[in-house]
Amino acid sequence: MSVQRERTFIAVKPDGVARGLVGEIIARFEKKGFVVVGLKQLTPTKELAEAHYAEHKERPFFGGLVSFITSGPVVAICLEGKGVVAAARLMIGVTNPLASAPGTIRGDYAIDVAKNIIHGSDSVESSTRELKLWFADNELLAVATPNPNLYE
Ligand code: 3AN
Repeated sequence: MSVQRERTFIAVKPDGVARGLVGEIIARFEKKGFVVVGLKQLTPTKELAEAHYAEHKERPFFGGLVSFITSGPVVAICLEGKGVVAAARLMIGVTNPLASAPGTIRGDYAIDVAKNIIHGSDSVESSTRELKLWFADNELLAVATPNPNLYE
């Protein structure tokens, strides 16, 4: 698969949706040049939330995290583009919004670690796993046309 077809999973969490930040967040990724190849809104089931956050199962905040992410609508997004997994993480900022640089999504719009408005896959392996959990194959564009003005 071409490097321009790397994909990542992004979720605008219930706090981001409730605060009306969906359009702003998608706009940032689109302006960067990444292509939205999957997009839907859903309130995740407990099963989906627990599978998504399985690596945090033993952490003290796991229960709260699962109840938070299932508390309301989430906007699930699949983005495509060269280096999108790492680039989206840079654009999102670090886990603690207060430590995230201004200019990042969490740095500009969030304060609390438990309400940090957005999730982005932390590796290509995670993105593959997460995209399988959140999207059926036919919900993702099979072929997206990269903007020729963006790539060498
Ligand atoms: P990130 O989303 O930055 O990759 P992870 O994977 O370490 O962060 O944690 C997943 C999610 O768990 C975070 N986005 C945050 O919502 C929540 N979380 C992480 N650490 C804490 C904590 N100490 N207290 C409450 N929630 C936390």
